[in-house]
Amino acid sequence: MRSALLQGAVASLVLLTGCAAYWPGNSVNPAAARHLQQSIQKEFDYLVKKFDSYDGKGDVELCAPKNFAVARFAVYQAVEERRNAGMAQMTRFIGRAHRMLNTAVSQYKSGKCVDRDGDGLTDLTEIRRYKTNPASADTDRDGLTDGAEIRRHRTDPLRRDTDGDLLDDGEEALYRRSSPLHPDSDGDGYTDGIEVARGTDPRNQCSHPATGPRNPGPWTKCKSPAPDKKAGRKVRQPNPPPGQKAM
Ligand SMILES: [Ca+2]
Ligand SMILES: [Ca+2]
Ligand SMILES: [Ca+2]
Ligand SMILES: [Ca+2]
Repeated sequence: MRSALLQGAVASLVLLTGCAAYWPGNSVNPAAARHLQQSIQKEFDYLVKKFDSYDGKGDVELCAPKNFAVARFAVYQAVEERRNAGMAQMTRFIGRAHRMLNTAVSQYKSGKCVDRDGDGLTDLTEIRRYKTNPASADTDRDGLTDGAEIRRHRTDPLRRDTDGDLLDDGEEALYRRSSPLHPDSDGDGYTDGIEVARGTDPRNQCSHPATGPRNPGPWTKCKSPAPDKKAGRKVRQPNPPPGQKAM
């Protein structure tokens, strides 16, 4: 809701358009011109105060950078015209700054903020909440976008290997189909990274290395097929992720 001051100033600005004959320097009505000038000055002060309040927080600018930049430029133009006593131009710039600032604030309040890298998280959310890079869709470069990590996989968008099993989140979620949140997806006591390195299946408790470091039990029992107790059953490996050699 606009203040009475603002409403009065806007009314004065409207008058200004149709009352050019009363402007300072014109002898027709200097008192009316002074009144309009004071109203414009008040409106200018209100605009600067309003702009500074949003500029200091930064959230509106992060949400709607283009509209906020136009508003900022219009404020600068109004400041320049004030210095040059160009009241008519100043009025136009004040109006433009208000419009663009209001548009930016509306975007912010409705949550329709910019998502520069298209990862499903707005720049504002990335910077303020998740500390991810708003200019990079995959901040930790693990093959999963920041948005997919947050909303689908529940993994850490700032860590390539959330569960610490030596397999990146993207390799687990998209390629191995093992859990990027559990270091031992099948519960057989061998971490997913060790199983992949040894050529056994990290999703099958009947397939695991015959030797090597094993996590303390209890382990998930093998049900089917029967485990190969001698050597650890080898499983057919899927095609390797891009950039990796087949084992
Ligand atoms: Ca983003
Ligand atoms: Ca990622
Ligand atoms: Ca992992
Ligand atoms: Ca895992």
